[in-house]
Amino acid sequence: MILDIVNLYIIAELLDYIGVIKLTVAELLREGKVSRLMKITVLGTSGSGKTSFLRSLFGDDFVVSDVKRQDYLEGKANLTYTPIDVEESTTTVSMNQLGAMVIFTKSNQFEIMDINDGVDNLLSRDDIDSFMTFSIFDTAGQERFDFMAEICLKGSDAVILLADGSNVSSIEYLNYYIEKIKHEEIRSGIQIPVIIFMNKQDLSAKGLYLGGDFARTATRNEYEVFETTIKDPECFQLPLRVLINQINDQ
Ligand SMILES: Nc1nc2c(ncn2[C@@H]2O[C@H](COP(=O)(O)OP(=O)(O)OP(=O)(O)O)[C@@H](O)[C@H]2O)c(=O)[nH]1
Ligand SMILES: [Mg+2]
Repeated sequence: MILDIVNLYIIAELLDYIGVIKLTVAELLREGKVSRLMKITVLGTSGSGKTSFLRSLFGDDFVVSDVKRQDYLEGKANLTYTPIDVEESTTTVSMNQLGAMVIFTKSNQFEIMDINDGVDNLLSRDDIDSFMTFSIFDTAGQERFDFMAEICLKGSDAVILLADGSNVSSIEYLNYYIEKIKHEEIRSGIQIPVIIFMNKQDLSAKGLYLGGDFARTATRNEYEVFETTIKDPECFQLPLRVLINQINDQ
């Protein structure tokens, strides 16, 4: 279930009314310390790690509708996907969606969580300075779902682009998505903050990872590139902070 600002407001006003909380969510809303539901779209070729990245942040809260990679099991070639373990791997069909909440505390800490957990959490806390709510769209990277990129990009407040850092074609394909982002910017007249994850950095130990500079050069240094791996979920904290700052600066 996605709780939007209106729902949050109703819950908060109710709890405020019956005196359950001191620093109420309603106060945060009244003081303008919460924004509308922001839309983040995650794009990248199939197997670049989009669903794994969100799973590493949200665990089982991120319910996905992925299926086994049937086409690869049937031996169909795809330049942008170089599987390490096809038997174990799944793929997203159409897209997955998640409601997320970012909390900024009074001590300048930053926390990201599933929106449902976030709401429970908020009610017992008095250290919150402000929060933001997000709807995150995890798109399907298979080429047959390419048309979804355009649909999902409509109205996006930010984009996270992923590349499989061990696959040249996956990295070069970033430009395909960048082109689509630019079209959406022209259509909406609004600039969209973008960050790039050069994922699977852990494969550098096997000599398979091409490095951040490869992605920077391929995308003409237009956006910030972060080297990431789902083996170390902490590595996503800094880039997410950078992206949220960019959204706030818009
Ligand atoms: N070694 C390593 N493997 C990764 C990493 N991220 C993802 N993978 C693996 O790559 C495969 C594909 O990951 P997914 O998260 O399903 O990729 P996706 O981008 O969601 O793919 P689609 O849903 O088909 O678009 C899985 O087997 C993951 O375990 C990483 O950082 N390092
Ligand atoms: Mg996926």
